[in-house]
Amino acid sequence: MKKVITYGTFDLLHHGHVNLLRRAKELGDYLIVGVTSSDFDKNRGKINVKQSLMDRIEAVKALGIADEVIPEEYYGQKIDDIRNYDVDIFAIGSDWRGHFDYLNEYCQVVYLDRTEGISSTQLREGHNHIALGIVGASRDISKFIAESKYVSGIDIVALFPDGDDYDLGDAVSQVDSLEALLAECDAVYVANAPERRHATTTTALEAGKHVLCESPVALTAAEAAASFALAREKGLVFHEAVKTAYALAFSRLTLLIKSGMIGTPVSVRSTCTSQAFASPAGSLIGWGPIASLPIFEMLGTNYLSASAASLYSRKDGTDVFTKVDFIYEGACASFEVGSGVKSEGELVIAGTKGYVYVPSPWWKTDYFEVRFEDFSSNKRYFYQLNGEGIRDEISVFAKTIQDGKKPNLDITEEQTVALSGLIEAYRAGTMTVHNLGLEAKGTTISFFQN
Ligand code: C2G
Repeated sequence: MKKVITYGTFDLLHHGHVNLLRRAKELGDYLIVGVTSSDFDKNRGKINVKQSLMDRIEAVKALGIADEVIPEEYYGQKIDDIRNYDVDIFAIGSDWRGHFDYLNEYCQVVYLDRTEGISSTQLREGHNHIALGIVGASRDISKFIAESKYVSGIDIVALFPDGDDYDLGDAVSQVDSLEALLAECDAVYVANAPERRHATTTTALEAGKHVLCESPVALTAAEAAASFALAREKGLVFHEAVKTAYALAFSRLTLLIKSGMIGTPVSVRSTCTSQAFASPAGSLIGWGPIASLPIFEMLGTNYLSASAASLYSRKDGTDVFTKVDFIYEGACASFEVGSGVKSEGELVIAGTKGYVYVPSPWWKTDYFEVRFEDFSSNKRYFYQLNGEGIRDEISVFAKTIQDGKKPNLDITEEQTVALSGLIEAYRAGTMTVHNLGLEAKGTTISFFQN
């Protein structure tokens, strides 16, 4: 008798899961299904699982495809199970291709093609699953796709590249128009070129789709505000995708400062730069959303004035380096951003009792320090960082759609509008922008599509 084993979370069972189980069963005579326990899922970083282990096991049993259903509780259990049950074939979806090759030592490993393009109706039949479409194709989108697999309840169904040409391989099936994409999904991740995002968002919201939009969501404050207003009118979710806002260390740092640990914040300084993967839209549009995040979060968005200084590219006139200074009542702030200029990417928040230091690259950190004059009181904080914050960003978006509740580690509407307003003022010249001239001759920048 040929024994086959497969594993999965099988949360809110849908058509894709059922297909996988059927095809796994067809590989042999006896099918064992391992259903991941909540603890194990937590450990491997899978989030937003809605059903309990018992409910998921019962649902798999009820399909009548498996001959035996077992819980999966620890790392390494697959090897134990294969040996103990004398398994011949380990089968798993193609999204895991390569990942389980190490099991070839114990049995045959088969990767079965995932069911692509499950329609939103089919997913909805599987209770509350969200069919997500993507607009844009870039290096960052491949990260987004990889991270989405750790978020239960959301399935990427298709992608419309919208003029971007980054090669995403066979990660997701592509469609050739926005309309075709919208017809297949409940929600959209808008990550095309910054100047196109607002129009895409408007079309998606008009079509009744929830939107998670890369930052900046618009290049003017009025457009950003209009998207929120439209989403409200339609009863839809509209979120800005600033991954750092969702990173656990950053949200804990915010709470700690708001609880007065360093006294009153007096100054925030943040730096974000990249050289190898510079944004074609320039440093302010590429990095401004992340660099300004701690400033707006700690000091609010009602600054008295802002001014900037920029150095420009010889090639296309975009800003390769920009420094922005803000004056607040009782505080000040500044950020430095570079696309083709490199600096120490740290964040320092000074307060009346002490300061917070986040080492480079602060926007991807799992660690920060609270420092005092009496250094024996210094404290270090470590947190798990899941996918640079992308995983939590997707999970918060999914949860907000599913539960209809506003989560509290969310970036606020006010912040999103303020950021678009800052970019607008910079581009329109309604704030002072000192011209530092052109970058030195012979500077080379390699571009990527942001
Ligand atoms: N699946 C599929 N098509 C889909 C969705 C899922 O074929 N549209 C497959 C997955 O590839 C996986 C199985 O269904 O083989 C279960 O999927 P999940 O419940 O999402 O579980 P997963 O996180 O993939 O867990 O250690 C590995 C895991 O236990 C697999």
